[in-house]
Amino acid sequence: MNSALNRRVFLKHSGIAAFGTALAGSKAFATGFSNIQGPVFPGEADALKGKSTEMIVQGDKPWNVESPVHLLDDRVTPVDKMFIRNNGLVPEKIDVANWTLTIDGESVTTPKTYTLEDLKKRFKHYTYQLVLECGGNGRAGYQPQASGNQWGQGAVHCSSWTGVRLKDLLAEVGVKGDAVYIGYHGKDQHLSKDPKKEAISRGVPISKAMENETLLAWELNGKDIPEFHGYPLRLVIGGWPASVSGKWLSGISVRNKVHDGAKMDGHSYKMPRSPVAPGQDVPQTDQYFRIIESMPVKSLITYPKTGAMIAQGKELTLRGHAWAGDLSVKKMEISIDYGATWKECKLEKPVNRLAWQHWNANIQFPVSGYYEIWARATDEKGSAQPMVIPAWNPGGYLNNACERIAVKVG
Ligand SMILES: Nc1nc2c(c(=O)[nH]1)N[C@H]1C(S)=C(S)[C@@H](COP(=O)(O)O)O[C@H]1N2
Ligand SMILES: [Mo]
Repeated sequence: MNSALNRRVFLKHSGIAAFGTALAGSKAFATGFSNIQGPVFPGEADALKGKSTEMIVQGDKPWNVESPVHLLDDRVTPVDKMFIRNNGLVPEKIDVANWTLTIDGESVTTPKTYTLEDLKKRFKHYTYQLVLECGGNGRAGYQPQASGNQWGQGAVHCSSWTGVRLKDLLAEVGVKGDAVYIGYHGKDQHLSKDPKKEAISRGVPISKAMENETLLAWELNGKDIPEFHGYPLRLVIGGWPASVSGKWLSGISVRNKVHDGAKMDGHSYKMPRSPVAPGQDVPQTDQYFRIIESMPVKSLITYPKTGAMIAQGKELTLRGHAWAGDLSVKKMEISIDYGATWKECKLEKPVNRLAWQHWNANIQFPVSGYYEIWARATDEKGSAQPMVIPAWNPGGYLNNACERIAVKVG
């Protein structure tokens, strides 16, 4: 048995450390909700160096590694707690000294190639905290199971990125009037190692590409971007599926049509145009699917950790983050009685557009016993997180159901 397999078997048979039997007996947790994670795994010491040993390894070819939700407690996610989602293989040789970025495509007036030095010297630098959430975050909640990584709720991070605005480069190369989309190209290898194939090459409409927060970044939390996250250059686009934030960036094509790179086809990062029944087969054409754009409203309870034992009579301060794609979050509530009553939380403003918002709330439990804490965010347009798993879809995208944790008071 290889180690990845071992791990899966191990995860399947284990309970929650703090009060395993109580949770194991709870059918709702076992089937309906995905945030109750199996115990965590001492990471693969060498390959995953720089990552917390509490990270959950979904697979190693390609690397897909998730953060348990309690690990996302920091206001700005540190590198060791950031999930990794790779579609291909991390580039073997990264030649930083000769790294270039080429801007081309049908809708560019003057295609141009920039060195990293050009980018750093010739354009103004900006730093933003941006939420990057995998479109498939929460996929494990869907029944029947949707294909792809069975993410719990930890395929999200909000870290600080420094770089130049894509729109400043686009202004220099010139964008023709017929431009509709941009597509990125990265230097990671396709799993087949076929050099003619790209692992992933996605993009966004030109309007999203032109936003102030859309960066070509070389720094993450004030240091060089680590290899796993796209060293030495990355496109970062907050609020949309993180798959549009191209790592190991070597090219941007300005397109006169919707970009048609790898993982823009089939039902990748797409939702059915009209609701479908769970398990329904849907033809994989544009007639039936739309590309996911802004991500839906969502929140996490990052403290306490699920399974915590709380002393009776003691006030507990809960905390976490909330975000809503291109929108902001206007209200955050928690419930300790299965949604019968809700209490409004203190909610901070984002430090910048497209950053997550921190919330906290003090609660006291009336009597000792087993409790579930539910958290619900509402966006500025009034859409709230659903309390049960939302619309099933073939790709298992956009599960933004309320997160819930379990605690024991006594
Ligand atoms: N070049 C390249 N960029 C990529 C990917 C990839 O496999 N190759 N994965 C995408 C997907 S699907 C996600 S969710 C995010 C993950 O970013 P992270 O690994 O830094 O957390 O990167 C995106 N950018
Ligand atoms: Mo993703």
